[in-house]
Amino acid sequence: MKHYPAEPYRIKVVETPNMLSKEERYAAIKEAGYNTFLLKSEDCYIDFLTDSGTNAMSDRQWAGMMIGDEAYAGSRNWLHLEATVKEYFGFKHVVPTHQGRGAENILSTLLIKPGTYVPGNMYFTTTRYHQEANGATFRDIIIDEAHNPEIDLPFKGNIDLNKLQALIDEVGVENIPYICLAVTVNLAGGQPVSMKNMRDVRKLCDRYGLKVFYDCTRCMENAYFIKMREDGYADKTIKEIVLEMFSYSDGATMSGKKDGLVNMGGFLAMNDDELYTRAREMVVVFEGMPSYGGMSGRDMEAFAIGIKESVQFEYIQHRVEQIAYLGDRLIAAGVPVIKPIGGHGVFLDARLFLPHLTQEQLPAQTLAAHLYMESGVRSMERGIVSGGRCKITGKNHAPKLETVRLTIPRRVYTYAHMDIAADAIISLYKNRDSIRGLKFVYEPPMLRFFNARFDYCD
Ligand code: PM9
Repeated sequence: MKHYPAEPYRIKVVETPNMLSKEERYAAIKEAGYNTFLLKSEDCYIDFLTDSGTNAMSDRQWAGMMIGDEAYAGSRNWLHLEATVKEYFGFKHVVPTHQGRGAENILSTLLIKPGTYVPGNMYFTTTRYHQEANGATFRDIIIDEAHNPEIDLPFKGNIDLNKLQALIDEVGVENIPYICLAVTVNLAGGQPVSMKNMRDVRKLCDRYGLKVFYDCTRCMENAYFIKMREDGYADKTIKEIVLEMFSYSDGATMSGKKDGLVNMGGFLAMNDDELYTRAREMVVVFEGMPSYGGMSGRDMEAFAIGIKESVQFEYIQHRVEQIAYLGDRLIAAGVPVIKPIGGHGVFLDARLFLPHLTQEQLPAQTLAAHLYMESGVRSMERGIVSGGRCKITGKNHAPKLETVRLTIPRRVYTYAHMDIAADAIISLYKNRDSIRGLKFVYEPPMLRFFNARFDYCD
């Protein structure tokens, strides 16, 4: 039998969640327009909406917050964070931002010209938004297998080099401001990219003088998969692997709210001196001084400590294997999920879960709402609703992956919580035939999944 590592932490502070009755949950989700984003947190017993900003901080991080230097300029916590990012990621320059999308905004605004193309290994909502808002077209160059939930590959987040070459041939290298390489790939199910693929992408880009920027939001999870799955890395530390990964990039955007083990924070990092100068000018306008970028001193201290904790093997092993435990229980019961299980969550395949619904009947949105009603477990739609509409045709992007994401916050839940979620999903799966689809009753024009409202189809 597979061994799942025990929690490598002791619990020092506890939070008592509410446990609503079924009737109360039905009323709560109706009031939230059947959108789990619009539920009150206090109405959720187990909150798997996201792993973003939901991390439990360590006693060392909390202690670090007490030495927050809240000076407007030159905070010592910034110097600590800056030195830590340079040491662990290997970049020459760092610009702080309030969270990941702040970094995406600066990078996209500085590098993208209207009419250009930004290729990436599958889209992410906020990342693509900033690319498109600056006039670029996003092109998905992830391997085909990433769009098939059933195919089990060790590095399903890899870039297809033929697709990248074909785009260069089609639009010309001068029309590609940079390549966006995400480690891991969120919407593919938290799938990692191999070191070999990163090396090969670098080689191809060097031939054309193309820049590669990583979305390093979940890079420690990616590094763990490299250690466990790729030849030649078993004896390397997570820190060594992370450094090698970023040696193949020109820079990165980071949401510290995930693998930074904090509740708020981010950065943009790069090696190019001129880009750094321009980013420092811009950060003042949108985020704050280049010595805080929208974060308080105490947040920056916690972030610096969080980066150091996130590369500890016992931490990252438990993190990823706890998620595998939930996934393995569902697979054993025949529940359709994206395979293999990724680094930050388990993704239910809503098309196979609710085969009687068409994609226009929003199977993933429907399933997320019903999982909450049945169990108090909050999850997130990652399908046609998150996909949004094509800016040119106005039609829905209809992603092949129609999923419900059970995203596990770091260091927050135990295996017993995984069992509760697994039991609820298995029970829902057995009774899935009676579930009716949803339709939009309010659709916001941008990033619609956050605030949209739904009701049952007629
Ligand atoms: N991800 C998530 O739940 C939070 C918002 S949902 C739109 O998965 C990647 C790969 C992310 C990500 C956020 C961001 C943006 C960039 N890249 O939320 O702005 O998963 O810190 O980061 C969310 P911020």
